[in-house]
Amino acid sequence: MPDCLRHETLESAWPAQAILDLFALPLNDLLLRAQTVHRQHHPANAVQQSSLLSIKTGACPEDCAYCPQSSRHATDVESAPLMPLPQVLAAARTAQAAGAQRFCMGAAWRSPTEKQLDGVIAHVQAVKALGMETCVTLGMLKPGQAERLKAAGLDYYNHNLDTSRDYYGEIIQSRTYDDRLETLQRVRDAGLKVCCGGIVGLGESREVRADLIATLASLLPYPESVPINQLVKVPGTPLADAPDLDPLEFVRTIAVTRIVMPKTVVRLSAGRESMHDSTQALCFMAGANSIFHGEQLLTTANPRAEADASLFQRLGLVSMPMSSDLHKA
Ligand code: SAM
Ligand code: DTB
Ligand code: SF4
Repeated sequence: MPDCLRHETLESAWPAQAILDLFALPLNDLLLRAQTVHRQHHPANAVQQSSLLSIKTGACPEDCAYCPQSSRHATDVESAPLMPLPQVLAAARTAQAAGAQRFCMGAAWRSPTEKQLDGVIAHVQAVKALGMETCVTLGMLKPGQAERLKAAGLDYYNHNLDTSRDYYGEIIQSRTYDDRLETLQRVRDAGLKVCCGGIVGLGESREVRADLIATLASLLPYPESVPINQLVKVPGTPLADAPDLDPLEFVRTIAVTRIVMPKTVVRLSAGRESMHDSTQALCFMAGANSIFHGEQLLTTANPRAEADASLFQRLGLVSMPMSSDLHKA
């Protein structure tokens, strides 16, 4: 078992049953608890904004059942090699002008080679020089690669556990849960901030969602950023016809994440495009305080800028300034 998942932390404040008990609270009680925790640790009405760019698209050898970029699924995604630096910089400048504090670059790799990492490092250095926070998600890292990214000025590494250990094999067979935890440990050891969360709506049970949250909370320390993605059902993927998750169960998942990891920035991540404004409002009430803005996620749609501006205005939400190290706050 990797160091990041030591027994004493698994047995610490939030065993899965205690998390399930939170899930089972009356919604009003759960929301009150989440709001109270939220206001103790974060500005009440500020939402961090990240922008996402796919810098290497499609043709991924992994078999993640939800993902339109897997080469195992017949989707409409057009593959593209590593994006040239000028195009990346132009996208980062546009995102910065639109109010993004952080620029996240995603690559559909199982694990980057050293040469592929050289290219990403150039991207990180250039985006960092614009004064933006940087985040990349490149798949599994080999020894030394997280240190190279840290030296380039990278702030965050995104690497999701996605679901519970027990449910993992239903969704992904081409790697293991421990592979994921090993990379997360490498990222932590290199001094990078960790962005790690999951996807809901994969046909999983509430127990699976509780187990994922328990595992995230057991990481030492828990991630600075926890994205909660709602499955975007993409035609051609094995989960294209997965049953809809009840929006209130999604809100509960956000609220429980907030209570269990009080200082983390909880990102209302993929899935906003098909989400009612009222559901998003409940998610912000439940403690979500980060979103992706911009009209595209990696390969799928995200709400238009005007829709988000209107939502923020109607809810009285403002953009959060650049984050400091939340674990030291
Ligand atoms: N290949 C790298 C990896 O898997 O870590 C980085 C890119 S991968 C697309 C990043 C994350 O996107 C996944 O961990 C998953 O949580 C999310 N994701 C992918 N497809 C999705 C979908 N259809 N709906 C919601 N989230 C999705
Ligand atoms: C994360 O947790 N969600 C983002 C980001 N990290 C890289 C990705 C969402 C991808 C949604 C499907 C797509 O657009 O391809
Ligand atoms: Fe590849 Fe990442 Fe998609 Fe899995 S989630 S198929 S690793 S791009």
